[in-house]
Amino acid sequence: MTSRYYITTPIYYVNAEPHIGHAYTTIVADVMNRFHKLIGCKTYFLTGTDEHGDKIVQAAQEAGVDPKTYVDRISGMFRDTWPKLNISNDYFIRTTDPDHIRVVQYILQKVYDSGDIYFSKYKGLYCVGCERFYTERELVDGKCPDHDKPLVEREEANYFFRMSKYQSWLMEYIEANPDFIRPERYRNEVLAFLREPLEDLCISRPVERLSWGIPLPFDDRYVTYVWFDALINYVTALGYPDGAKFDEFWPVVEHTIAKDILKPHGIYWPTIIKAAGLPPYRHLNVHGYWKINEGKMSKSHGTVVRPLDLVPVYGLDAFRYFVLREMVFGLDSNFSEDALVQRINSDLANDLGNLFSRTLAMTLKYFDGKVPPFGDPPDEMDRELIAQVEEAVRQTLEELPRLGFHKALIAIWECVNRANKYIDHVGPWTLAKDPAQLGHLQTVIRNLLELNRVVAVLISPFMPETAEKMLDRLGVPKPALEIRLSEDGRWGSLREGTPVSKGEALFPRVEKTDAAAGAPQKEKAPAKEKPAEEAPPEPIPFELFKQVDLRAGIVKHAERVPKSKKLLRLLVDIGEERQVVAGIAQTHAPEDLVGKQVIVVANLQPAKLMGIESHGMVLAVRDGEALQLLTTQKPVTPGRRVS
Ligand code: ME8
Repeated sequence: MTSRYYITTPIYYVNAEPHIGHAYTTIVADVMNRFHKLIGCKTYFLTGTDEHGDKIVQAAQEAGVDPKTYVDRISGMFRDTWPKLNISNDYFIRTTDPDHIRVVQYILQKVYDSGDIYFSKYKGLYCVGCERFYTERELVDGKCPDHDKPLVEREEANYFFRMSKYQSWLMEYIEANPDFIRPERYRNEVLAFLREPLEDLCISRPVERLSWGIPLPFDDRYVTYVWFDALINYVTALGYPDGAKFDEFWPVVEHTIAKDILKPHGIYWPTIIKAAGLPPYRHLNVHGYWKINEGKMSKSHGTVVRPLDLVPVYGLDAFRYFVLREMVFGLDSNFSEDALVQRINSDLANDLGNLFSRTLAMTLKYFDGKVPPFGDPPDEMDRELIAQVEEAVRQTLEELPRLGFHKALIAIWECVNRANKYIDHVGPWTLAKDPAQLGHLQTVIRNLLELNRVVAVLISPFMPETAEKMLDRLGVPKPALEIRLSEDGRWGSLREGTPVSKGEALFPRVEKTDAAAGAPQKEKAPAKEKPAEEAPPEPIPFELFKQVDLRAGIVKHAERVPKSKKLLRLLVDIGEERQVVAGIAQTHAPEDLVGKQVIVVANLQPAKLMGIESHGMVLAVRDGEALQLLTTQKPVTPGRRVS
């Protein structure tokens, strides 16, 4: 029987635009969904928006529109964001959907009929400004945190859910199922809550205080408390109470949330499900918080990081890779654009991008761009390389089901790094000079191609676009991603003679652009002049120098890069037209450059500066403040090589 897998994200409040926190949880769920598909599970992936309650009414009032117009607008922003982050959700639920309203009322009635909902008076501290009750713990200096005013004691009649009745059942269940709530620190937190007496949960609000909610089916003077309404989305989306989908996926449901909503998911929800006569969920996966410059993300401090500001500049897969590699699931993590740039340039451009482009370039050069057969039998170094790949497959299969994203990525990158070292050690360019070494060269290149293929499959849940690009260029037919990971991890399944293609760099190098609008920017230290006594670089062989392709060019077009003080975008004729981004705007006006003869490094790996690709570098000499462009004594034909 095919295994099943059902993953959910929280349904986000529509009182704020999607930010990096929402994006992280949703990307995590996406990786889990894609991974389970890859290993052959039938999956279902749910996300959506939470649209009732006083927070939403307040946000709508601030925006000057009625709640319905407001929720439609913000919910639409979430819905439109997810395809841009390549999120593979099957369904997008809204708590204002009529079928959700029906299911909430059905469950309320069921629990009411079984005697677990009762009517009672509630006495508490009420803020007139907020129109709501506060608990002692929420107060700041005994006052309302928003209005800075003392609260009044007020009595209100409401409906209550007998949560306390399920306290000992829940404790025992968590004790007996150690990974019900994971990682362990959050399980311990919930157990600590449960060691204190658990109060019943107030699940209604009088209509005169809040009308934007789902009416109680047994008393229309009240609407449903927003958490009781919201949590039920997880069953509505499966067509509860009828339907095959519910029977199929409910037993394997996994919720993914951050630590802020641990209590509703770790305590309210399991007890509500139990009272409704449903089995508990399988896992509650809880992650930490993204902080910005070690502080809380905050709208008023302008530190909200929005994924859609970063993705166009740095690339989608780079962003996905960064958040999954950087955060240890369960712990807090700090976001900084410097760290993002650093990871892109080292892990993606230098390690993976470089390995892939070297492998394909050598296949083109030595085997006419076709997958060679395995030649000589594997030697020790080959066997070590293969063992490393097997280890990466093993660790990915072991770590992903328990949300060890960073560990799986470390294992995959160990493989990438070993392959880069393998190339440096073996030196295929030397083997290529000796016809007697053809068998060895075939094995080396074939190993490298196979390794790149397995790496592409392993990274596919994390970076689906990159994986697809890699597999396309390796000539692997399309359905490859649907092959089970365990089978596809097999060595040697590329087909001999298949043409490969090189394509553009997977990850051009990037520079920091301060695209995370919210992130406070650090003062940049002034560029240091190199101390005069600094040792000159080591001598290099002439062969190495010859690898630098220097060409004479003529600037055809020059313009400032918007929002940059330093950069100009140039179009340079070097026998062909090249776009080059040069850091010369402070010393050269664009209009003075057109028609100038320059020298260009033509075979640099492409880089992205302020989101613009640069395919080369214009040479210049700095002398104090002045920057002189290198040129020729007399005009020469564009494209002539400098030697
Ligand atoms: O709580 N770091 O919605 P919400 C990491 N509607 N993740 C973060 C984050 C951060 N700094 N900030 C937010 C609600 N998140 C309810 C949920 S579910 C039945 C109802 C993510 O819009 C994280 O997933 O406040 C967190 O749990 C969620 O957004 C809270 O979203």
